[in-house]
Amino acid sequence: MTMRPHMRVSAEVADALDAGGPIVALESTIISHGFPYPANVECARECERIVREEGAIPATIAVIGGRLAAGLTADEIERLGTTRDTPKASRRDLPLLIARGSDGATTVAGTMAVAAMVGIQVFATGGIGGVHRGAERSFDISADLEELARTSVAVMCAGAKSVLDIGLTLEYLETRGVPVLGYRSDAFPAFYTRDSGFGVDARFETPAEIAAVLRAKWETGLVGGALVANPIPEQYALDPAEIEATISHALADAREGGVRGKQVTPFLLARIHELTGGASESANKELVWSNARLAAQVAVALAEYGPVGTHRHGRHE
Ligand code: PSU
Ligand code: MN
Repeated sequence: MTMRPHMRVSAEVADALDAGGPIVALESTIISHGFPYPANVECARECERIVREEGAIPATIAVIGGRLAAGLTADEIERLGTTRDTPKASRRDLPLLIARGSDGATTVAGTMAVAAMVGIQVFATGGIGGVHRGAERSFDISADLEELARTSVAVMCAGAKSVLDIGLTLEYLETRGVPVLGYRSDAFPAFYTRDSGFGVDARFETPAEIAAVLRAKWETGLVGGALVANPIPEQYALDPAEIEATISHALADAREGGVRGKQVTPFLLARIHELTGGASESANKELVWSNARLAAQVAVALAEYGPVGTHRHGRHE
């Protein structure tokens, strides 16, 4: 496999790429900014374990010492989990972090970009970024949505937190041509809860059906990603009214504190965890693990079909 400069791919991920085996990308903002230590490291390790259990190879992605890394060591995951101020790395941050030789915690957008460079097609996260409430004034729209539009990677998520305007987020995805596939759900989920009140484009009952849609998209040369919405398992879902009150509280705190730009999402995530006294933490972990399992199953189903046209090397951009 030819490798771009500034990249570092672990031996097992490289072997799986060469063999056309199933691989699941995992993000690292969730480690640095999504949970406190040690829950963050536990969550990341368990994701990797689940992906392996389902017969795929995990590729946790981050910027490590200025290199775009797919497949981290246990020490590197620990370092991301214990270092407080690792910069958040979206698409635009990648060249700066490389030039500085810095570490970076890749967001959904950053992870998708790196996954595509390497040739990984399937990615599991918790929740995606989206159109923030009040975006008509703030212009705060996550780069995750643009990345879904342009980069041919499928993202398994539990929807989006209602810190976002979920209706506008779905409108944006529609405009940018991103299919939104519900896994055993007609509703687009709202992260802690199973139904945001908005629908998905279509519902699917098996990982193989999802893989068939991905293959159809990429074999026709349609560029870009797909969003797979996998609601939090019923037994871990939180009470909708309670979580809505918490989110309103966190949003008001962000407004009063004048929080802006890339700080907005980490601030809201941390505030929600504080306000719920960690009750949201176990829900959060469970939904991430559920997404990791589904992603591995979809990756296995995709790999069973064999190589998808030119897509295997992720160069549709
Ligand atoms: N939403 C969550 N949990 C997260 C994130 C979003 O419920 O961990 C993280 C993801 O890494 C996502 C990023 O890609 O925040 C979005 O940041 P922004 O809104 O600044 O684009
Ligand atoms: Mn933003």
